[in-house]
Amino acid sequence: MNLLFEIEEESIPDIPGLTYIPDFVTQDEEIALITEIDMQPWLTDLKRRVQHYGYKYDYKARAVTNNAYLGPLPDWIKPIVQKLPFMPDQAIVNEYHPGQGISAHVDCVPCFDDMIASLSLGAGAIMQFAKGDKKQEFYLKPRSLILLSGEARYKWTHAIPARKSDVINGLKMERDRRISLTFRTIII
Ligand SMILES: O=C(O)CCC(=O)C(=O)O
Repeated sequence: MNLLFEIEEESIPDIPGLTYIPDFVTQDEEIALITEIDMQPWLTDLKRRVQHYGYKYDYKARAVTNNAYLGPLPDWIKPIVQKLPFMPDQAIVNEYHPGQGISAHVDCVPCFDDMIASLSLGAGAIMQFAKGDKKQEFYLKPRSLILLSGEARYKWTHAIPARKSDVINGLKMERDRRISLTFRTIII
């Protein structure tokens, strides 16, 4: 299995502004984060469950509205925030069961600053990037972090395809419950 992932890490798309950091958190940190997340209330208005911290993102308006402030990021998120190369004030937890995903999008340009981070917890999944007819994809390992800035953040869409398995290096991998913790800095 390690060989599989080591090969995969070499095929990280060459997209300017995309950084991939495997093992950004330890297994103990991952378990502690998932435990904490599972003690918090979930929002259920989307197909997947989410939690919003700092500022609520309005998916219908595709905006962070004036009354969106929820309060400072909770203490349990802060150790992760301290390891990031920027200072986010908003975090969203996404939960993906097998078959669930997120459609191709560029994160709201007028809402969020240049750098965006996403931490994968629990299980991995393929993330797809697209710019015009160019398409790239790679496997986000559990405990890994991706950073998107510049071209990767503004010119390429990113998506998690909604499916029950991924094919990685020719091998079919069944999906399992994946939780992502995304970090952004509000600019409105
Ligand atoms: O699950 C992820 O890693 C990506 C989440 C995402 O793209 C988003 O919340 O806008």
